[in-house]
Amino acid sequence: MSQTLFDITGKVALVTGATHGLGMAMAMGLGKSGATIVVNGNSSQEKIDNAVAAYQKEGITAFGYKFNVADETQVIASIKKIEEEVGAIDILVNNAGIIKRTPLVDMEVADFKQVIDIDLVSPFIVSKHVVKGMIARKAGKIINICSMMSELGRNTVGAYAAAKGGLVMLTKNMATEWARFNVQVNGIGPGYFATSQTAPIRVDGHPFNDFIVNRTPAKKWGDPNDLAGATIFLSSKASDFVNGHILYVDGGILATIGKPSNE
Ligand code: GCO
Ligand code: CA
Repeated sequence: MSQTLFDITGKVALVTGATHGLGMAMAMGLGKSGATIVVNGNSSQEKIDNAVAAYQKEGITAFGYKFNVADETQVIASIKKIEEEVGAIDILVNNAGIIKRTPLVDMEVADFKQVIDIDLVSPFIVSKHVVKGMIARKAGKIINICSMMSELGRNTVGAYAAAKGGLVMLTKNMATEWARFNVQVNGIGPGYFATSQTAPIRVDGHPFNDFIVNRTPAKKWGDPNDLAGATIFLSSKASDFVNGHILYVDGGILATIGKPSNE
């Protein structure tokens, strides 16, 4: 029973920004469960090739496509290519994102807009063009990668928080419009994970490192592999009546107000 419910064998999953970090961990989880992985990245072809080789080393069928998720023309052309060369996209994980840590009062408008463009507008662009096939086939799964900053503020990450908060409502609206076509749209909200993105604030002795460990009921940074279960659930039949939900995987951060450092 549970094997059929969570089975994603042979499904094609496009994971944006899956060349490293959380995107790679989630795509590895899907791939190890039998999905074919389509890796997107935009920094260099070499980075994509290396990522594809890393998936293949794990016995995963993987393909790589370089395109800018914020550029609609590139997105349209790449999705067409993927559907011709790999197959129909069954699962889309909108993971690609950036962060800029600058106090709002010092932030350039162009930088603010760039964060909104990549973290909020891109999931719209990619979903808009992938969902057309899903609607035609009356089946599909879309997962938008949200954040603790979808719910909470923090000094210096205002643009990112605005984008990730917006992504929650975009997820609910996509679910509203597409659930009738048997396309389930949900989000995953990772807590604080050990990745290259958090490396600058995770160094031992850095006050932020102590703060996160203290603030997280599980008392540690997340291991990216901890996201695989939620990703498989939201990609499989097991979630066929789950729509517009954000599944936070955060070691309990959102469950609590926190505690003084002496407790
Ligand atoms: C930060 C972090 C966060 C995380 C994550 C939290 O500076 O606070 O980089 O934004 O990356 O998104 O859920
Ligand atoms: Ca809320």
